[in-house]
Amino acid sequence: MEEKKTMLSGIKPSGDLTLGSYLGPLHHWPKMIEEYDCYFFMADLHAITVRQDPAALRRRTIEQLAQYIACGLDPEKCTLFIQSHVHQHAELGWVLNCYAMFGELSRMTQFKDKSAKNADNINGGLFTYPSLMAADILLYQPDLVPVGDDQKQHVELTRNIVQRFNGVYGDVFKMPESYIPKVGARIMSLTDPAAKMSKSDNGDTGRVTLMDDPNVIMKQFKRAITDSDTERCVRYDPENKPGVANLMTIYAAATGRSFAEIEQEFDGLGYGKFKPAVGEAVVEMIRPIQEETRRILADKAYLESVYRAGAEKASYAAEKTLRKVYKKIGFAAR
Ligand code: ATP
Ligand code: LTN
Repeated sequence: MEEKKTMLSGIKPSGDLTLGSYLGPLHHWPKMIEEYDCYFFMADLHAITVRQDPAALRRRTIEQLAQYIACGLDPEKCTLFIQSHVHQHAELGWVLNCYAMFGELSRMTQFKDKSAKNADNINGGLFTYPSLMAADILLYQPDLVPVGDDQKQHVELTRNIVQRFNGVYGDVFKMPESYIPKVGARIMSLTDPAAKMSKSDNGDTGRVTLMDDPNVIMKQFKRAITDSDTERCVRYDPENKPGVANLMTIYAAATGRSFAEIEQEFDGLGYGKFKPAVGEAVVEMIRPIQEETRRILADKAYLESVYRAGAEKASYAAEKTLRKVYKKIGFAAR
C-alpha cells in the first residue's frame, strides 16, 4: 500500500479564533484528514512573541483544541497537540536559528508589521519566529503545509533553510510545499477592508469570533464597512469595492454560492439587504460549531486525554527527525 503523505499546520492561541481563522485555514483541514497523515497544533510558543495574559493564554489554548475537534478534526484520525508539550520544537528551533540568515529574517513582513504594532516589545522571539515555524514544519517531514497567504513567506523561508541545510548535510529534510486555499485565503476586517481580520487586532468591531453570540454577529455585519461608491450594488470588484468583495467572499464560503449567483441574488437590493444576509449565513454556518465546542469544553478529562495522546504521537515523530539532525551536525551521542 502506498504511504499517506503528511500534512501539518498550526494556529497561535493569541486571541479567540475568528471567521478569518475558520474560513482561511480551519475549515479546509477536516477534508484533508482522510487523505493525509495530519498534524495540527496550538502554536503557544509562537503566541508569546507578543505579550499574553497567562490565564487567557491557557484558556484559549484548550478552547482552540475543542474548536479544532468541533470543526471536524477527529482526534482518532489525526494528531492534535499543544506545541509547548513537544519539546523538540524549541530544540530544532534553536538549531535552525543558526541556519536562517539575519537578512532573510529582516525581510519578513510579519516581523515588520508586528514590530510596528508592538513598538515597546520588539523581542528576539518576534524576529526569529520563522525559524521556530520552520522547526514546527520540518520535524514532521510534511509534504504539504496549508496556510493563509500571509504565512507563505515563512514557508518560503523554510524551503530556503531546507535547501541550505540539505546542501551541507545531505537529504535530512523533505522539501515542504505551502497550500493556500483559493476562496477565503484572506478574510479582511469588517471595519477596515485593507487589513486582515485578525485574532489580536482590529478592535472588537472588525472581527467576528467563532464563539460570538448570534446577536453580536448580526450587529457586526450590519455595521460592516461597505464602500462609498454611489452605485451601492453588490458586485465583485475587489479593487474598487474591497468591503463588498470581502462580504461576498464570506457569503460565498458560508453558502457555497458563486460570486455570479450572489450578484444575481442581490440585484437591485443594495447593501441594506445584503449585510444582514451575510450575518445570517455566518450565524447558521457556525451554530453547530459553537454547540459542539461547548459540549466538548465541558469534558475536561476528554480534552486532556486528546492532547496527551497527541503530544506523545507528535513527540515520537519529532524525535526521529531531531536525532537525525543532531547526528548530522555533529553533536556527541548521548
Ligand atoms: P494574530 O492576530 O495573533 O497575529 P492571526 O489572527 O493573524 O493572529 P494566526 O494564528 O497568525 O492568526 O494564523 C493562523 C492561520 O490562519 C494562518 O495560516 C493564517 O494565514 C490564517 N489566517 C489568519 N487570519 C486570516 C484571515 N483573516 N483570512 C484568512 N486566513 C487567515
Ligand atoms: N506562523 C503561523 C502559525 C504557525 C504555523 C506553524 C502554521 C506556527 N507554526 C507551522 C503552519 C505551520 C501564523 O502565525 N499564522
